Amino acid sequence: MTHAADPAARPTLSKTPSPRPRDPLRPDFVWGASTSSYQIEGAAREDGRGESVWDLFCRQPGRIQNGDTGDVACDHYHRYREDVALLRDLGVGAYRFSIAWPRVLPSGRGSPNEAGLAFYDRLVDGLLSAGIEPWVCLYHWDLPQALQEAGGWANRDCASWFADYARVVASRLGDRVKRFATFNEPSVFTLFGYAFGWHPPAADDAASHHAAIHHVNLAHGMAIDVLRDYVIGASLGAIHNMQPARPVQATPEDRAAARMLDCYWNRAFADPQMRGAYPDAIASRMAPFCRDGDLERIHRPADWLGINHYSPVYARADSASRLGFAWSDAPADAPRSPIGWQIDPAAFRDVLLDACDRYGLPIYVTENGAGAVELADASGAIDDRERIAYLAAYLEALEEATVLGADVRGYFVWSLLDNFEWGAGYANRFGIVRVDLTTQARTPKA
Ligand code: GCO
Repeated sequence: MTHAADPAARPTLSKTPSPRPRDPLRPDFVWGASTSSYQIEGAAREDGRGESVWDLFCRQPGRIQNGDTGDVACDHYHRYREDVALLRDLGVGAYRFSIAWPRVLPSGRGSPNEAGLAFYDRLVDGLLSAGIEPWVCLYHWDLPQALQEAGGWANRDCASWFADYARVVASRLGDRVKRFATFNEPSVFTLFGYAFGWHPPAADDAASHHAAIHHVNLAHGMAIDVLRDYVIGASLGAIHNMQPARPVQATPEDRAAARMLDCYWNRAFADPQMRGAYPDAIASRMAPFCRDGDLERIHRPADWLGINHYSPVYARADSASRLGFAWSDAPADAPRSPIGWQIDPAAFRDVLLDACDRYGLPIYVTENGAGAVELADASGAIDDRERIAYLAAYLEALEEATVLGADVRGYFVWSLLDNFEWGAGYANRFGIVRVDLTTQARTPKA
């Protein structure tokens, strides 16, 4: 994030490193791996699962590379025992996954689907018996299509539908699951879905976009209250993509564009959720959707902040853009991962320090990893040295942030398995375990 920490907010952390402790990470540091429902489960029409917006989006020609879909994905719905064993062999203490709303409530509301809930029961029980703590994210983009047809996030009622869904999940799993996140990366699915057309519903209008931002924030606050009510000992957070928003050129116009990207990418959700106010630069755009008391309903006490981070994001000026910026690639000379994402561990360190300063909550890195276009050799083995180098560099940056005072308490690698990488389909592989999509064989990578 490029904003200056609000001086009144928190004592700025000292930037001079204290003497390096033997191991800067806390003894109770949480090591984990992450996945999400639509990206790994498959079984898209099995046991009563309803359609999600992504099932429909994947069927629209040209939306997904190679015409890939999540119909089968990693077949995790049937192979979850094998995947829990992979986590156990990996030696992690935690596993972050998401619940598919349309598997639990096929039409998004109304009576729960027992078979859907029973799957998550089995998964949670399997994790617990393997000594792995389940971390549940309620929403990783797979909105029930029936709710999209009722207006989706542009409809204020969607916040209540989400709170009801949270109640169904909390009632069923809350005796065994204590760690809950409400949303994964709300800035990504609202910006890509309501401005850039890269995600469903592929809209491009200001009213729906800003309404969706506000209603997702409302849904977050309402779900926090539900989870507090239904889960004894709940430890609650939200998962945000936080990445420095940089000007692609050092011009006043591009700097202004970067500040607007920073608002929409890093702060449109984290600020109201954890500081009780929208960023000034977009407050007037949000005002038409805010009702009295809304910000208090959004700003509910959380226990931790989940940060997903990969690389900086870039903006350039674009007078035709209603947002005040255009999305841009990193400068050509920036070091890149195999799929072209910039590698900049120092940016990760600074994001952790800034977020700690600005929001003052314990941080868990809930996603970090490297994508690659990987072809296995005859044995299925993958010697993913570039990913190893990326993870080592980013973990070193995490340690440096910790030494400088950032309260980072865990790290979840993205991802346990090669999986459906949204618009890129299965072309980009993020797994530390290879999945052969023909045989569904799992092969741990180097
Ligand atoms: C995200 C999502 C993941 C992606 C991963 C790689 O951060 O975009 O949470 O679903 O697969 O980040 O792009």
